[in-house]
Amino acid sequence: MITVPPQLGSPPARFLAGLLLACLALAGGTGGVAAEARPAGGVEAGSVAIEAAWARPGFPGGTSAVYMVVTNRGEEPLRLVGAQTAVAQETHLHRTVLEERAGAGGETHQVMRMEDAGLLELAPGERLLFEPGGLHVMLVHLTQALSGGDRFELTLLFDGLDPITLAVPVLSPGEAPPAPGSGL
Ligand SMILES: [Cu+2]
Repeated sequence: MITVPPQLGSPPARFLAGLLLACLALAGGTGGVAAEARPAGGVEAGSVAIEAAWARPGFPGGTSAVYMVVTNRGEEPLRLVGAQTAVAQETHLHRTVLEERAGAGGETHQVMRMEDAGLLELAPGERLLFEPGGLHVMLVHLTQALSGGDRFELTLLFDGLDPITLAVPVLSPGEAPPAPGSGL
């Protein structure tokens, strides 16, 4: 769980603050250009469909986030338990949440933070949206730069299934994310 550090003096605090800032930046909308032909990351494997995957750009040592739509097309519940990629030292399933905090003077303000996504279970037919301001696959300590137009492999781990790997396109800032259903 990550909260706003009271001061940014120590390296760990600076690191946490960097993560938080990344999450704040990641929560913003992308706006921008209307739909056009662009590669959308996706894959179908057995009862699992993944569509409209994309990632934020990032610097080596920095962070990024992956968004996508996961659909359970099977008859059994589906549990997403983790993700892996070679482009980051750590990969986490996160959720961005807004929290009401009481200030010193009794006023309340909203604080954005991210937390572990917890158990991600999809009932048969259910879709799970990873989107800015909500669920995301957090990439921490990127091992390489991620720039608009790049693609990298992300592997999703589901309970009881073989790992599923898809190619995730990196979008430039302001580039509109792919819409689900626009193709795999
Ligand atoms: Cu995060």
